[in-house]
Amino acid sequence: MKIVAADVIVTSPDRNFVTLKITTADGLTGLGDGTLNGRELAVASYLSDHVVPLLIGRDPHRIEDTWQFLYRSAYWRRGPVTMAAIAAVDVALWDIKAKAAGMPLYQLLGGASRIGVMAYGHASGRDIPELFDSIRNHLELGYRSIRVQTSVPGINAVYGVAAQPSPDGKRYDYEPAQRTPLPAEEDWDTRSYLRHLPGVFEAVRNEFGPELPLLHDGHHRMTPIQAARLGKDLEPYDLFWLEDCTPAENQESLRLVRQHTVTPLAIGEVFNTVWDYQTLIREQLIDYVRSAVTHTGGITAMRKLLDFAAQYQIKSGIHGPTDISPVGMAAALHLDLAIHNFGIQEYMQHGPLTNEVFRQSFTFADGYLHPGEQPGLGVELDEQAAARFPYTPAYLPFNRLKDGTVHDW
Ligand code: GCO
Ligand code: MG
Repeated sequence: MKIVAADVIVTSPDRNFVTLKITTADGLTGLGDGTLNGRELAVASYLSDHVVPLLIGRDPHRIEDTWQFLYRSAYWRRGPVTMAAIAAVDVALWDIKAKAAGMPLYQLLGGASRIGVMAYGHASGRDIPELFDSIRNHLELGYRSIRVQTSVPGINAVYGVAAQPSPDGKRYDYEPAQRTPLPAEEDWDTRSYLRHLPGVFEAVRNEFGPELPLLHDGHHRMTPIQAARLGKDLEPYDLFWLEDCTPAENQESLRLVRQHTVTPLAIGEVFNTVWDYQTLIREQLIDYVRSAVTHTGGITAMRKLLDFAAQYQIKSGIHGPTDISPVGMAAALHLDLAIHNFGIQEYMQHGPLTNEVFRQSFTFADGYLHPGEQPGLGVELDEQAAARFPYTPAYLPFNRLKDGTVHDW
């Protein structure tokens, strides 16, 4: 069997997505997600200018060989653009292999290890009453694990907190990228945040009780000693995890955080290879691996990363915000269902236009996602619908401290 075509489709229903569609001589097609939020066209060009010509004529079944060929022949290692492009090819080839086998992809990964994939949703509010409404709404939508983000007194705009409720007045969702000509500017003050957040979790525990799994994302804003203090202050509220407490490029800095707190730590949505986790995993400095399948070289590379993590009792917490397309989400769900060291899956729901362009077989009920039983990934791209939504420039925001210094957001 040979690959006869590979097309890069950029579409913007609700937001921008980059999709790779690989077609084989006998008419099978596979989809891969190459979306890199705010830098989409770089991956689209990497794919169409540099990768597509290499794919034509290759055997689509040789997934490991294609992965190694794309990684090593580029010479230049790692990086989000390269790894997102390799991931798109890898996921599309797994889709083809599973369709050829007539099985849902999770069967080729070893079959189901559980009945469903526990998912967490994003509750947020500018104040406690809004936050409570948002948590209640998420519970009604079927979530059984909740991420909690709030505004901080004295700070105008905090990333991850909806600026206003949805049109029906019920949900407080946020969209990572904004369709603005320049990145939106937010502000930040870590001391105010550290003072404010423990009280928020106390209020949430008092209202919703001890059982509900609660998560929080620190979004790389703290220094190690600040993160250590926050982890310690949040211990009474029994978090499922504290995410991205520091910018963890400096993996050793997590030693300090770990010495001070037993709050579980999740790290890695901005990482793209196993090398970014070497110290974190070997020294057991984290509890959950946050990489996206789509930013980390696809299923082939994520499987190896998670198998490495499993030797240290570290679990998965695969990235799943709206900037992962339904194709990338489906890839995550098949892997989640199959691996032994599954932890939790992030699930921020896509908008109606996205669901019109990408038809999906996965289900969500009573806290659990399931990828469905269709052969392959279980996602189809409606190319006519996709063509109605051309690429729209959009940027992620950024942060400044009160004195104007650019900060991690
Ligand atoms: C999360 C994230 C996202 C990212 C976004 C960037 O935990 O889901 O932090 O909100 O910021 O994916 O594109
Ligand atoms: Mg995050």
